[in-house]
Amino acid sequence: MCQWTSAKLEVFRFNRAIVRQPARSVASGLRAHDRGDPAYHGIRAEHDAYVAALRSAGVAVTELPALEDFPDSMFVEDPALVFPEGAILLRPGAPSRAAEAIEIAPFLRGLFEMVIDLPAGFADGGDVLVTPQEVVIGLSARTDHPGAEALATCLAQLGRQSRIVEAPEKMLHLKTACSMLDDETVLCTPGLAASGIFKGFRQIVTPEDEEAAANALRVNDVVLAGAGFPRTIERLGSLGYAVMPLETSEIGKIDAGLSCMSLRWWDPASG
Ligand code: CIR
Repeated sequence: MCQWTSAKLEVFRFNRAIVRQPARSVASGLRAHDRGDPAYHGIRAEHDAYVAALRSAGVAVTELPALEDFPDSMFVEDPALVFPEGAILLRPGAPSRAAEAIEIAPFLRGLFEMVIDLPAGFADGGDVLVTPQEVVIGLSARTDHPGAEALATCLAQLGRQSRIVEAPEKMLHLKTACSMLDDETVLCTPGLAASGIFKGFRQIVTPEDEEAAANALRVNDVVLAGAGFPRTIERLGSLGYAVMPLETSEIGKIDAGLSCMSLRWWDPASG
């Protein structure tokens, strides 16, 4: 039996994940500021390294095929949420991404007994941070009030409490600016740290000019962190975290980071 099944599961314990292969159309993925198109081969290399990192951290990864009609579809974190208790199909806030939820639905219905459809509004998974006490839902250009309220109701059906927050700074998603390093610790940008949203947590603030490093990903015993953020990597290492740096320069051109490339959960049957 798995060593983690007897106690309450830590938020970073995962044994299953879903990823989607990048489409060649990823070069025209959405972005707030143009820094040039990402190169498909570069994106592929970053994605392959990411999948290998998840596997080496002890996660069984299911790879879904690329969807050429949806340039951003490799960012599977946005159209759905997954928990040991069930999944929620979201309504992504960008029109070009709306049907990604329809594409991923059959896979989730095959994996989870309970799959709930978000009934109203818009919500992206990138705006959802799971903490031990509750699920934090950030309002953004992708997640609106009706979507956040509807999501809170869906989460309650799965037995999860939630809290809706307004992030203080302009960012794509809430998790663009924060990630859980363990059950007590959040890595976040200075703006989020000052906002009070994470009062009660130990907060590790990203160094100047490394705000994008806040989108790290703790998976079991390692923290996946963007290789382009040396001061953040050093800081996390000095605090005792086992850091695995991963290249994110190509996905960064279309505003993506490490959390968005997978849906992760703990499956008691696989434990
Ligand atoms: C988008 O704008 O939707 C994509 N180019 C990037 C999505 C990143 N998703 C995430 O951080 N959860």
